[in-house]
Amino acid sequence: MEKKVWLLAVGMTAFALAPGCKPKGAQTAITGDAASKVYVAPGNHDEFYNIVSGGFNGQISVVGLPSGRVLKILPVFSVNPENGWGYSEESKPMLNTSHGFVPWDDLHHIAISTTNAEHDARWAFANANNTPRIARIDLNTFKTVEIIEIPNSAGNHSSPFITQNTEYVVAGTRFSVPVGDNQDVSIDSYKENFKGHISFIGVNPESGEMNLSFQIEAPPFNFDLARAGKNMSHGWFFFSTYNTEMAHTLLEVNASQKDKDFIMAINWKKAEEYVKAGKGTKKKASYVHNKWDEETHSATSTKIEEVLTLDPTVLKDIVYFIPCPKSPHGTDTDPTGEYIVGSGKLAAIIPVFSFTKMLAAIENKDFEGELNGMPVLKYESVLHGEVVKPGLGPLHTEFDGKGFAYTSMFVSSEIVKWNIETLEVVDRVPTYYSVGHLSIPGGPTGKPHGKYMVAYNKITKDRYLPTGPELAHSAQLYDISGDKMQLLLDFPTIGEPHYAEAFPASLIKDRQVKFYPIEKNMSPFALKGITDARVERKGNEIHVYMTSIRSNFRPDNIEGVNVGDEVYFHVTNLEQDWDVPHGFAIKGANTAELLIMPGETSTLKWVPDRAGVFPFYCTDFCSALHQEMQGYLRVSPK
Ligand code: CUK
Ligand code: CUA
Repeated sequence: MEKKVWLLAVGMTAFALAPGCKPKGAQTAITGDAASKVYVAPGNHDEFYNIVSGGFNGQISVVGLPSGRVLKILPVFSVNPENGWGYSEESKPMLNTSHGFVPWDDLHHIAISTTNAEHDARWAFANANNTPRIARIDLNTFKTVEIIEIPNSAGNHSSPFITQNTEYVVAGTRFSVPVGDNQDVSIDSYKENFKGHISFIGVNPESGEMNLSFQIEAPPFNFDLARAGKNMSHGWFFFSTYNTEMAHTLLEVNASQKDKDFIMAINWKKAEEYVKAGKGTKKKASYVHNKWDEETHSATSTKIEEVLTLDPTVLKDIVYFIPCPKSPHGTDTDPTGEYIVGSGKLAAIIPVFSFTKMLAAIENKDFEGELNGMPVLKYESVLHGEVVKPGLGPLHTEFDGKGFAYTSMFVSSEIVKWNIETLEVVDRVPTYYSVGHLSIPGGPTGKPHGKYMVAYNKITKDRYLPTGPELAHSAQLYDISGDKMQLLLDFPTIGEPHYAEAFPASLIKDRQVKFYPIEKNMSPFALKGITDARVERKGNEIHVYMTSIRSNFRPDNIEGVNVGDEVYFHVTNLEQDWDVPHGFAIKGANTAELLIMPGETSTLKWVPDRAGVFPFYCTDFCSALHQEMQGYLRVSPK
C-alpha cells in the first residue's frame, strides 16, 4: 500500500511542477472506446508505418500505428547477429569509418524523404550520434543501403534534417572540434582552434545516393536540432545553437550564462549559388562513404580526402542569428513554413518567429549587432509572439496541419497543444513520464495527418511489469483528431527512441520487394542452381560455393579443410518466393549467423582453430524439413 502511494507521488511531482496549470487529462481513464481505436483485428494492417530511432542500440524499429506493434528491427549502425549485419563479408564495409570498423552507434533521429514538403517515403535517413555518420535506408527493402561519414564534426546529434524535395540532408556538429592538419591542441585554446561545421549532403533525386556537397564553417558553438524551411521558407534552414558562450568545461553552468542563445538561419539557396560560383575553398578532410550494391548484394567503402567549405564571415549573406531564450534544443517549422518555433529547454516561454518578419528584418538591416562576424537580428523584429506559461522544459514541437502545434514538456511531463496563430494554449495532457520527442504522421512535413500522436517518453517507472533495474522505454499513443487529446495506448519500445516519423502505409506497402530475382544476382559468388555447388581451395583459402533451398544445403559434407585455413561459406538462397530466408550457422564459429534473403548471396568467414567435425544448419524454420537442413564440415590438423 505504502509503495503504491509512493509511485503515484513520483508520477505526480513531475507535472505538479508546471506553473499555474494543473494538467487536465490526468483522469485519462481508458475506456472501451480507446481500446477499439487501437485494435487492429488479426489479419488487418496498421494504417501508418512509424519509423522509430533506437537510440543507444544503433538500430531502427518499424512500428505499426495505431496498434504499436513492432514489425521489424532494422540494423543501421550496429552489428546485428540476428541477420549477420556487420558480420557477413558483404555487409562489413557498411560499418567502416575513417577510424576503421565501428560496430555500434547511437541513432537519434529519422527523416523520411519528401517531395514538395510531403512524404514520398522512398528513403529514411538516420544519424549516428557518436562517430558522425548519416545512413540512408531503402523503404522498398527496409535495408540500410548507404552510410556516409561526416568530417570536421563530432557528435552528430544535429541531423538528419532534409530540405523539402530531399535536395539535401543537413547535419550540424554537436561538439566543435579542432580541424585541419594539427588537431593536437590544448583544450584551453577552444575559442581559437575549435570550429563547428554545418554539412550539406546532396541527395541524387533518382538513386538517392548521397555526397557531401559542402560545409559551412561556424563558430565553436554546440548545434542542436534543426528544420528546413518549407513551402514559403523553402531555401532556408534553421538550427538551434547553445553554448554560444563557447565554454569547453562545466557546460552545465558555463553554457547557460547568457539569457539568450540563438537560432542560426541559413540561406542555403544562396550558399548553393556561392558553391556554383566557385566561392568555396577545398580543404583537407578524411571520411569514408559506404554503399550497398543491390546487384552484387555487397557493400563497398570509399575513402575521400577533401571537402568544399564556405566561410560565412566572408560570404556575409548566408548566415543570420535570431536570439532565442536559453539553450534551445529544438527548432521546428510549421506546415506553411511561416512560423519557426524555438524550444529553449530552460525557458519559461516558447518563442515563435515569423519568416516574413525575418526577411523584412534582413532587408532593413535590423541588426542588434554581430556574433563572431555574422549579423544578429533583433529578437522583437523577428518575433511573431511567445506562448506564455506553456509548461516546463519545452523540447520538441510537431504539427497537426489544422493550425495547432504540440510541444513536449520534459520537466513538467506533459504535452501542450497551442494555436500557432493566436499562441493560445488550448489543451494539455500528462505523459508518463518526461517526454522527449513527439511524432505525428507527416508532422514535420507540409501535410500532416493529424489523427494520432506518439509521445516517446524518457522515464518509464511504473507503466509496465518491472524487469530489474532497466525498464523498457515507453511510448504513448494519443488520439488528436478532436479538440482534446486522448491517451489511447502505452507500448514499450526497443532501445531508447528519440525521434520517429510516421507516414501512411499506403505510400509503400504495395511496392515492397518480395525477393531478389536470381538471374539478376551479380555477386561473384552467386550460384544459379544446385549443380553449381562446389568447394575450391586457393592457397590457404577455402571457398565453399553453397546453395540453400527447401530443404537442403549443397554441398552438405565438406572435407579437405585444415586448421588455420580461411574458410569462406558463400551461401546463395535459391528461393524465388516471398518470406523464405534461409539461415546458416556453424558450431564454434566466432561470428554470427547469416540470414540470406531469397535470391541473395551472403558470405561467412571462419578460421577453424581445431580439428574435428563441425555441424552446420539452417536457423530459420523454413519448411517441414527444416530440421533436415544441415551438414558437416570436417577440419583436419594442418
Ligand atoms: S533528442 Cu532525444 S529527446 Cu537526441 Cu532529438 Cu530531444
Ligand atoms: Cu532453411 Cu530452415
